[in-house]
Amino acid sequence: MRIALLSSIVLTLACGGSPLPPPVEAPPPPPEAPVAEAPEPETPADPWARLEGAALRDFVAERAFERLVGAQPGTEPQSLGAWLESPDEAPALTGKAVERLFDLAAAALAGGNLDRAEKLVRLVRHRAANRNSAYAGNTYLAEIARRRHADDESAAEAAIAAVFREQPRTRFGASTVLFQLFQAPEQASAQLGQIRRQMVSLETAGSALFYEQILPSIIENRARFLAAIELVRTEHDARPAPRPYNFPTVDLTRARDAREVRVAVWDVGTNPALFERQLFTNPGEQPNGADDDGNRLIDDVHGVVQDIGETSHMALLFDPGEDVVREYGPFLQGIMDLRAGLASSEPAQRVLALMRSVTDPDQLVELEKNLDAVGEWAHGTHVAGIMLAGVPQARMAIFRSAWAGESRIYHHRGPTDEELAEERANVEAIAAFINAHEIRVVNASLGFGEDYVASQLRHERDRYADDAAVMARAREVHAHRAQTWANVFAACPNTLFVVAAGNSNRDVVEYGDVPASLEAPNLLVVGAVDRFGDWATFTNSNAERVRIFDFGVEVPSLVPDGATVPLSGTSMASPNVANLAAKLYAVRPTLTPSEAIEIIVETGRPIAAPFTGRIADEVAAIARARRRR
Ligand SMILES: [Ca+2]
Ligand SMILES: [Ca+2]
Repeated sequence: MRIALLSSIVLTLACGGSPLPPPVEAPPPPPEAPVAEAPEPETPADPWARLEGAALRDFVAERAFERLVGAQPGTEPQSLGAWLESPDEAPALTGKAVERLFDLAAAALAGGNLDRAEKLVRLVRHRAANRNSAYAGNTYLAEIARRRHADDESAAEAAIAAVFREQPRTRFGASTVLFQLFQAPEQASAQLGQIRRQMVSLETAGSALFYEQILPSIIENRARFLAAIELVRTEHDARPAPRPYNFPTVDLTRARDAREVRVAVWDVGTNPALFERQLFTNPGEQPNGADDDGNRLIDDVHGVVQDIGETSHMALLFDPGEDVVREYGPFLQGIMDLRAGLASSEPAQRVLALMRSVTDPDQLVELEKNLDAVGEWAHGTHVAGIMLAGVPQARMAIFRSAWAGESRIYHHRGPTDEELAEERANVEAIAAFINAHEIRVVNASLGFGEDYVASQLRHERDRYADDAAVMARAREVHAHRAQTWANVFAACPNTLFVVAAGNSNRDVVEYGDVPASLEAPNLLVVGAVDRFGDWATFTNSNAERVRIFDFGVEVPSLVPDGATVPLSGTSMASPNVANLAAKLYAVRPTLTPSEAIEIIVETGRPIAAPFTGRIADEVAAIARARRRR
């Protein structure tokens, strides 16, 4: 479910995941980032060999229809026809049903059935349970409008503009990435070649269909789309700006009732040097290459930093190297905006221009790696800066635990059983550190779904017989990791874990994202709202598990070289809540994790319709904690 753009992110890192929210603004799931290896020789047995043109459309439509029935409870094969005629009669659609409806829309659009394609998209907008999907499918609707007026240029532009005009001002923009990025037919065919190196599944076939049969005509007509976007943007700009939401904060710098509170950031790319005054120091450990406190971790002075196949050392916090930072560091905000699907910002536009300037597939792979590296370089530092603001009493430990299959270590393969065991052992070492040093609040802006694992496995064509075998292994890997996380929460009952919901614009429980979909008395999952207090376009949600939201769009904080940059993601919303939790513990050290969660959720302010959930209210929460005996 990700476009081949900054896509080799592993842990959704909550800020990673899908640069475009899955089927929403995005076309059917384009592929993973291109791989560097040479194409495999085509053999007659290649299952892709005859899967093109009408055969590809039929394959996608048939499989999507089969899966739709399974994805939407109570659906029968004849249901869809009735829903298309009377959308009001349709049930609230699950995220997976929405994905399949977009597959069907792609097949209809590619086959020239414009009315059916539009009805499918409109059904999603009208009935998707995820209300962010009320704004989904702009790319398709714009292309449908253009095809309807193919012989009249000005009528086409007016019809396309009417599509973009349906977007409220605060939602406008994410749909532009495709028109901005893809400017040449070669780009589409290069992507198609990459997809055809993977196993055949509905997901890869859907991507192939998009690149083969929909994107080329969009590229050919991109000037019309861009003109319409510009027109609507100008209209929006001419109107008075909406009033921003007020996120009040509390600074405990002068608070006499605030005491030391130990916290941790579990992340990548956390630069300890920037937080010297607020760094936790393990009194039993010296930086001398030896395990002084006898916990089997060498030099765990400020935390636990582990990689697959490595022992603890701070160098693994992730530094992509001076040259990479010098060259690509200036693109950081744009990289993170794209990861969060915010394609219309100036910084995002600069990254897109950079990507367009590279046409060689191998060089593009290298560029994407470097851009990803810069994103990881900055992630944990940015998170830590948000978490520590206004609470000088905080003492922060740093954790890093690699997940096998993570992009910078391995490309496009699944983890072995040995690696899964090592992941768990590394995580257990972190849990032991949390308990030994009484860390009260841990922020973990990371996570991944089963579908991410599956997308990696689909590159291993020689290992799996078919997609069913891929899915079986993906479930196994994913279940192991879910258990690893569940173990941590159970092992550290006195610690509050604040976790990012993820940026895939989906229901965390339906997709089983971990850790965001897990349930534990000491786990609080955080979604993101924008500066207007509405759900961020990218935020994951679920009424039971994502109980609190906080500011997560263009949040200013530090990056490792000490500069302040506004970044976006639930990765940034989560430490805003962890920051509040640290403040609660500073003024009321006796709180249990459940009590802290209760205070944060109950004092939260309800989010305006059509969205649901509550936004953390720092002033109200801290006042309630202070009143508590
Ligand atoms: Ca040690
Ligand atoms: Ca030592």
